[in-house]
Amino acid sequence: MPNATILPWEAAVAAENGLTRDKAVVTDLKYAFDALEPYISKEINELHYTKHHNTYAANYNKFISEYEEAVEKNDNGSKERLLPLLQFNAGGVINHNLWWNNLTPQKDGGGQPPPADSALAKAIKDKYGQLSILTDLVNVRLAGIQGSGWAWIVKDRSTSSLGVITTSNQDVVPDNYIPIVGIDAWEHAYYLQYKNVKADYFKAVWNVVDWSAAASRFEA
Ligand code: MN3
Repeated sequence: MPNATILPWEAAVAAENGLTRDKAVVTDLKYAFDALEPYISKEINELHYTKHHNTYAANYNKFISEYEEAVEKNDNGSKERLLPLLQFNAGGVINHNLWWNNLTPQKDGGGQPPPADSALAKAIKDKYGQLSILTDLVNVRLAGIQGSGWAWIVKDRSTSSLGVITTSNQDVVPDNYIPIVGIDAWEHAYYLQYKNVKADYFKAVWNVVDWSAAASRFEA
């Protein structure tokens, strides 16, 4: 698993996405649960945010206090047991904080391509020719995920180039990348609405992606 040697709170994406060693925080939602309809239903958003995302945070906060206790007692067995639980739940918090900020209702610009004069728009044109080639590629990668995971449009920190990667379960993007857009391929993200036809969800979700926010992340 990527970042296995890195403690979850040391991941580059952690601090700016709600996770410090002491505490996991769920970001405030900037839109109503029904604001992404018809592409993502109110029911999905409500469960995804109030149950799934919140549970990752609650679990992290529970396990980190147990972990700190184990550190104090020099209890290596407990530390080893808790670390994968911390990794998983930390990833859940970080990835979902990115997720909600990735999306925006159509009335607020969801689905609008990145501003033409942005570095992101230029990078997409240079590498892929047009936005739809990039989103089609992400959809192919999403369809190929075995089990649960995410696909990410990323910026390589050393070369600044754009790329597409996938991560398993709640693994976060490896430290050499900045996440620009992440698409949640867990069943909980689509099943209530799209059932087994996840390809329709992958097509629909781009209608509410916030490319303006993505362009800002790309310039960071
Ligand atoms: Mn999810």
